[in-house]
Amino acid sequence: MKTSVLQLPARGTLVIGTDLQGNLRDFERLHAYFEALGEEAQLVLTGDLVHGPDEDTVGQWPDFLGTPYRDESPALIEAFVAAQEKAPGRVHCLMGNHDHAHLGGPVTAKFHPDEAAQLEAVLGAERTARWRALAATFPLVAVAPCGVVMTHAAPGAELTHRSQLEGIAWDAYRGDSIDTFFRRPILGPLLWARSASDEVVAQFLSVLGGSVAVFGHDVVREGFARDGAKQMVVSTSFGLFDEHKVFVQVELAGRYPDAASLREGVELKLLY
Ligand SMILES: [Mn+2]
Repeated sequence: MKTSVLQLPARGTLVIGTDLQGNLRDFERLHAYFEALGEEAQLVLTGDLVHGPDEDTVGQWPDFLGTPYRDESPALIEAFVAAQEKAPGRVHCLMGNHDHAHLGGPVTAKFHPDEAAQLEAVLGAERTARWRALAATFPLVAVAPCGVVMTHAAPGAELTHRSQLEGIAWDAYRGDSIDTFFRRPILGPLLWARSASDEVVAQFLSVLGGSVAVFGHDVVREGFARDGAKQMVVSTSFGLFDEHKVFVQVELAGRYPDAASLREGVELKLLY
């Protein structure tokens, strides 16, 4: 499978969550908010569904990981599939760098020397094949007509036409170091960039007809941060204490012209 762009409808409510990394409890909480919004709601996770800490790899729980949890990536994959089956066409996950590691992307090594190999050993051959097939369907970017454009990492890709986002193979980079992959056009920055310049983001948004970029990948301990006028970094789960975890809720028929239009307590909501 190759990269694609997800186009969301102009009706209903959109819930956006970032970086769950195997946190089943946070997914269930977010999914409950989504389900309560009715049959036109859409749920977009911005990638990094898998790879969390466990007691063996963490030892004493460090403060920078926030509220303690145990990696439940296998159960979270199943819960995500069940959520998709229950709400066909309304539950989505973008590709994150941790998911991409299962499809030939650079090795991620936060909690294990090779997190994809470790998870696949736990999953076994059959579940690994199903997980890889699912991950290969993850879009690279989601675009909502209300102006919100979602990516995994900061949208630092230099874009001149929408077609540049489509049809890129996931598995052509085996052996790339993270540094090498980061310099790959389009895919490198969209899966790994922690920040992007105002100019590049403005261009990226204009090509897609969007007005504000929402993404995770980096941890913002306070739950969200505006970077310039057009970028909103959100942390829904990974690396945060429960009381700071934030998700985004917007009306798909609405209009969000910039990062300031995503307001604390209105569009930026506490998960707990
Ligand atoms: Mn990431």
